[in-house]
Amino acid sequence: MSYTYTIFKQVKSKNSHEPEFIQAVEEFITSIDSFVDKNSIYSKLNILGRIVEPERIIVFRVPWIDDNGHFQINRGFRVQYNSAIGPYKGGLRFHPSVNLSILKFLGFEQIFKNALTGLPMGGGKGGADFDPKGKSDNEVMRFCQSFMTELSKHIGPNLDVPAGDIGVGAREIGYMFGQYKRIKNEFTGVLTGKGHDWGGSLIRPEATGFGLVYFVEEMFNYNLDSSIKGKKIAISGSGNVAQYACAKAIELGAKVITLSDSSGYIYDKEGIDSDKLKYIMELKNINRLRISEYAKKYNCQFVKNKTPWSVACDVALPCATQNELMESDAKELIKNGCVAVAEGANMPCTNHAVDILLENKVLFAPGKAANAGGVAVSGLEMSQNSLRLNWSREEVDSKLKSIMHKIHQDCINEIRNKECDNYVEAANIAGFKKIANSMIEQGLV
Ligand code: NDP
Ligand code: 2IT
Repeated sequence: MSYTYTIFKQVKSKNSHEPEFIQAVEEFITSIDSFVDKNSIYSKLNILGRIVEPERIIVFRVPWIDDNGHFQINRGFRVQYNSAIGPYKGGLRFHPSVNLSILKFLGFEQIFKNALTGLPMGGGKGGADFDPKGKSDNEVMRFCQSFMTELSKHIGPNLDVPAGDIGVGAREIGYMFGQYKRIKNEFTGVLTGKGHDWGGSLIRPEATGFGLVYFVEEMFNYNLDSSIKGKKIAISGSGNVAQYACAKAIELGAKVITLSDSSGYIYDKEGIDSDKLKYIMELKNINRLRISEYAKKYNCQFVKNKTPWSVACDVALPCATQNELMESDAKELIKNGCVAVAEGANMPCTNHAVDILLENKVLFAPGKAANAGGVAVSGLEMSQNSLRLNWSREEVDSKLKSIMHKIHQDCINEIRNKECDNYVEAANIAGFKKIANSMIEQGLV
């Protein structure tokens, strides 16, 4: 039995109740196996066996009081996965579905994504099974304060630097930062995604969505000698990543025809323009309402409880959540002429869906590469905090653009070196090499 398969079998038997984690490890291991087999140092030093095991996991109780005076309890987590190339870095997710399987898959992928950015950040992820939907601002604040009361014991600007993810945006980062500052009595860059007046980086809110579209542009330029200008784009989600992917796509002359949330999707044949997007941002970020309101206002179609993958498009950008694009969706996209799929969300495509897309020569950008812009600008926020400086919007945006260009180039280099023949394998191998070599140089870690 090959070394890589042995490790995968161990992961499956040790974590049999963690399907998302097993899925992420399977995707990773199957795409790097021939590279690992060719380089015996990795098996000799059991690098893979070490990489799949998190360095540390913290699980804790989060007690808080709701507006009716009831005592509520949630479960909080931080997975400190790998610190080979820098302090643990990765988002916090607040969603009722949060469990260890989901956070381990996210933390595992974060290791390689962060390595691809070229910045010194290890991999981590955390969150809670708290549902911010329908909660008052005060309830969210009390929850965040209680969550940080415990988390503050385990993080720090040189140790572990969390940020946002699903259900955690500017509001939550603000409440958590305030609590950290009170407990520690120090003002440090312990979180990223902060408000710009108190240490946040310009372009951090935009970074994941902008970076995703920059990566798609790179793929179009390199493979098709064309651009996304004039292309029809289907986007899922309507949160942070989806909104700014939509904004950049509009700016570059593409036509965005769908957005969604967990209740369904809107289909606007005319395309979402910047005024309509402004309305969506108000709807979601200030009023915290559903995307179906858009269909009422602009008199277009709202399709309940469905994802947008049956709508004919040139490019699909899944930007909501894991496993939202399945094998049947991939087939439907191909049938309708889709030429490129890029993952704004983490693991939005199932492994079978990815196989179908690759077999049919659809340009496919895995999340580790395509959505790395968010954490990349988080890395730039950490640099600015250390320097006690703020860079301009243009400066950060141009750094983001060159990081996305470099990630694309690193993938192409792997393909040219004949290590692999698609972006999935290329991104995994490029990320793995960096982590594995750092671990080898650091001895038995
Ligand atoms: P937000 O909370 O801002 O938005 C999430 C969006 O996805 C909402 O429209 C939400 O709809 C939808 N969604 C969430 N869960 C589900 C579900 N189970 N089924 C259907 N729709 C769902 O999160 P982000 O935009 O920040 O994150 C979106 C994705 O991008 C996630 O996979 C995240 O891990 C990934 N990502 C985020 C980065 C960042 O910087 N924020 C960086 C890189 C990746 P509803 O409101 O109905 O729940
Ligand atoms: O999945 C991700 O890369 C994020 N949620 C962003 C992490 C970060 O630290 O900015």
